[in-house]
Amino acid sequence: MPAEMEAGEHIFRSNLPDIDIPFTLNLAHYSLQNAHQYGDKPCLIDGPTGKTYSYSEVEVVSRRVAAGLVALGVGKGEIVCLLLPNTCEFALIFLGVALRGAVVTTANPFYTAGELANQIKAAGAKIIVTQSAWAGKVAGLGAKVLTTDAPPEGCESAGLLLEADESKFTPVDVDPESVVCLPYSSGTTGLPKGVMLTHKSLISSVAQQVDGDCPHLHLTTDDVMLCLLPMFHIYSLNSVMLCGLRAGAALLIMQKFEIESLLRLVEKYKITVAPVVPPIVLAISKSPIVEKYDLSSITRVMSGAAPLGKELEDALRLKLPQATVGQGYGMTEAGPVLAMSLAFSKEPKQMKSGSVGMVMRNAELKVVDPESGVSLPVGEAGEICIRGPQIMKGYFNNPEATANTIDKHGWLHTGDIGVVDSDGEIFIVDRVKEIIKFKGFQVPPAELEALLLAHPDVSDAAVVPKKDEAAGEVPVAFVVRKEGSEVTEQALKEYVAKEVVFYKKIHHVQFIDVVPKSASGKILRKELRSRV
Ligand code: 4UU
Repeated sequence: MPAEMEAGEHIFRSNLPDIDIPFTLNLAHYSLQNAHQYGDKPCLIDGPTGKTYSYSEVEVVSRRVAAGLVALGVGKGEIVCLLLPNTCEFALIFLGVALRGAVVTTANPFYTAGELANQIKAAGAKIIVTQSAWAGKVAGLGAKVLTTDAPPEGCESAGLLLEADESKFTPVDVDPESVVCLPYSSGTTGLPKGVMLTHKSLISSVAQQVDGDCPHLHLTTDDVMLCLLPMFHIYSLNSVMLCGLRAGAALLIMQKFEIESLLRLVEKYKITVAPVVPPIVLAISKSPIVEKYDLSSITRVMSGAAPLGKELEDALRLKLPQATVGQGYGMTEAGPVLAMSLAFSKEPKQMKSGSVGMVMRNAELKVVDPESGVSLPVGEAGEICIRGPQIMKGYFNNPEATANTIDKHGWLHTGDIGVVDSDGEIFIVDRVKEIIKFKGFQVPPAELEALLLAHPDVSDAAVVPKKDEAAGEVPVAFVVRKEGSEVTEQALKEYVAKEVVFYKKIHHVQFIDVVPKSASGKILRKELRSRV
């Protein structure tokens, strides 16, 4: 819908009518509200092993987890860290923690011990649920460590949760404004921060996608959804796991992307919906083995988390002619979904290649001039801002960062530059925030700059993105050496690589005399970006 003028501002809304959102429920109750109807229908299927939990089983086990948390002394509002690859246990424990009225913080199992310590200490996690292979990285942080496989010394079994006595659980009242999920994101600037997503925000976001008579994302109990994107990231956690559960779909869970096993599972389980990121689109488009498999069950492919080029989108359409291809646009802080292709709705509408779709229902979007803050009409590029019940409550223990992201009128500023056309379709054209996206993963420059500055041979450093065909972007560094230092590019790359997860590794170091900065001391990133 073209913008409506309200209080002098151009506000964009969905063409689909607003819906009633059941704000007052617990997120776990909401997600499994219809589970009793789905009964023995498969809910969680572990791709590699075929182990399956039905909807009724998921309901029971999530109550066990909630009872187990009470027995372990985890109170309302206390934090449980899920440090798990994509597994059925991830979903079961997430739901149990929500039922308990406690909070899940999610982290990448590939994080280094240093990265994990930063997040787990900042969040104050009381319990960490992981696999034995990763347990060593989180020892000594003051949290109890449970493993979903045989526990190594010093850890206990996650059976304490998954096999607890569900009859001991008594439902708790939760305030809709209380936090249920605390993913970490660096947002528009700085280091990763805890993003406070409440029961109300996640229920709203899921409802905006799949609820009502004409859902924006039309999922049914006949759907088999690919759950390959990491569940610790908000895209998969919300738009795959929670939306799939709410709609009664089956979630086909895969831990890692390997093209042949993906194609085999699509054929075997007749996957219907495939939420992906651009590098997966690239792999499918380029792979010569795609033709060997029957992929005719796939009716929808959604790409998000990073820009999908028009050519790539069109190439995928050629490979999967029967499927609807489109994008979703999300940001952790936005709950996360801002917009999605209406080609996925119940009354599908073809969207243009390159468009990230239309703003969700029950939300308002505007495009503002980044300098003046003035809202812009159809066709003019500016910073995308979003407002609605789905956005985060704020950053955990960081009111200053919150105030820099959500303004006093409730608008969340994304740091993305976009345009809305006369059909209400949104196009993202640039990013003004620091964040680098490697295959959709966040790489916060501030984290790498802090590491480089801690090196004895470095006097100043700045990290910016460099375009890359396979990853979208990779981080590259500009470094000012200390006087007399002859530290090499290789030495600095190795030094950083030891401290960070694989996708934050620095790909190239360029030595310079001075890091260009504004009068207020801010790194002039645009200038550096133009030099790479
Ligand atoms: C160009 O990436 C995400 C969430 C993505 C998501 C979630 C639910 C996509 C579809 C969905 O259904 O979150 P973050 O916090 O890791 O990164 C947010 C940033 C955005 O601000 C934007 O810069 O990632 C970029 N981004 C995109 N860029 C996200 N989606 C897109 C997109 N095109 N489609």
